[in-house]
Amino acid sequence: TTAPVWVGAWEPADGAARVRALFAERFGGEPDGTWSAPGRVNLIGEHTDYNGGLCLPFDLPHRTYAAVRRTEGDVVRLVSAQEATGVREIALADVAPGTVQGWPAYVVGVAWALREAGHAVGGFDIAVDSCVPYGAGLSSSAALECAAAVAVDALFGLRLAGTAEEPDDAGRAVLAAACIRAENEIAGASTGGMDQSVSLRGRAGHALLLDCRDGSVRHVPFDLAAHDLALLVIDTKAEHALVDGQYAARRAACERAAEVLGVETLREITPDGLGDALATLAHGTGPVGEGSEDAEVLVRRVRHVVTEIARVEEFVALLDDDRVEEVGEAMDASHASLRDDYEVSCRELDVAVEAARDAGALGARMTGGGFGGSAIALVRAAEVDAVAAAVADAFAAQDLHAPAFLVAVASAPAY
Ligand code: GAF
Repeated sequence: TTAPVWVGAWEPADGAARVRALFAERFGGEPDGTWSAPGRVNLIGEHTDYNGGLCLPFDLPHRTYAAVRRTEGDVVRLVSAQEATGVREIALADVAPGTVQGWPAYVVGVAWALREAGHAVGGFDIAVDSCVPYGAGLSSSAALECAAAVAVDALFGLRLAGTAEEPDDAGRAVLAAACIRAENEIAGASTGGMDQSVSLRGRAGHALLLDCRDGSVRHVPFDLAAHDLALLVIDTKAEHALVDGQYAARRAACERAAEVLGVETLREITPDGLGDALATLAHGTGPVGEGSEDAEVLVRRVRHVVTEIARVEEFVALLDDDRVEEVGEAMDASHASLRDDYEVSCRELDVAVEAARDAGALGARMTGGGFGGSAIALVRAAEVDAVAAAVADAFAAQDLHAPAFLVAVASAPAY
């Protein structure tokens, strides 16, 4: 058997101390303060956010930390613990779509977006470090954006975030919008907004029911320990090429389907109206048939989105009823839909999900964008180690790269 590898979260004080030390070492002197923001898992509601749908993410205890000092002028200087040497320097006046490569885009993109929104934001020095696994589908990029956002908010007196004790949700929605713009326009990833929203607007002990049609949120109590349950996260370590292209292609297919159906977003298609909508797509004229995507593919994409939104409602109804033991079926159905209809799973994710279920998980599914990344499994608290061991064994038996594991407890948003 293979011993599972666990990825622990840093204590917040340790994370802050790390970036303070990094700041002093690379820039000299002291930062004005430290800020941090979490990665996330999504319980259910995948690839629904850019369709105006519902999703149900929560914040991980794993966070990205930033030590930041306001400076004169408009130059941002950046260092990262993940880069052994060097300081990146970017003038905010030079930031525009396509001008910034790599991780600094997530930081300066946020400052750029806040400036575009009319806020007086200038230069700063920033040192970052993170215990959010990279490229694992756990939103390390959103964590970096949101840590930068709350830092800039505090240093330039934007007064949007509120305090850690009393977060200002309306202000945080404004910060989230800036982070989403940074990701879409400066980092160049056409993602939907779930990740930035939960990193800024989530709440410890709760999942965030996010309605992406109007941006409204509801904090749904989510305490698995009270039910002797736990959420096991399996980072498959699978890296897939063409991720951005595939994600953008799914989004484009949804937009094309909405156009054919004459709706603003696929959210407007209800489960009752799904049959008619699919028939229209299957037999439709116009963009369907002429385009590269054939009608049969659009049918499956839309079926995923509409049924997935309904599964979020089922899942939340069970939580509201204190019946969390019963959400497994919706998780399993979500995975099947993402695998077969939306086609964003991969071998490693399927192996993780099946091995976890075989070992006793109540439900399991991929989480996040897919094509690699992480899966989640709802397990009895006493069986966390056994399920992880079974998944690690299944990966070894299939000659897959060893996965990593973490236990996800709904934690605090950015502050
Ligand atoms: C990624 C994106 F960033 C989100 O916006 C969302 O679309 C998710 O994939 C799929 O649900 O995390």
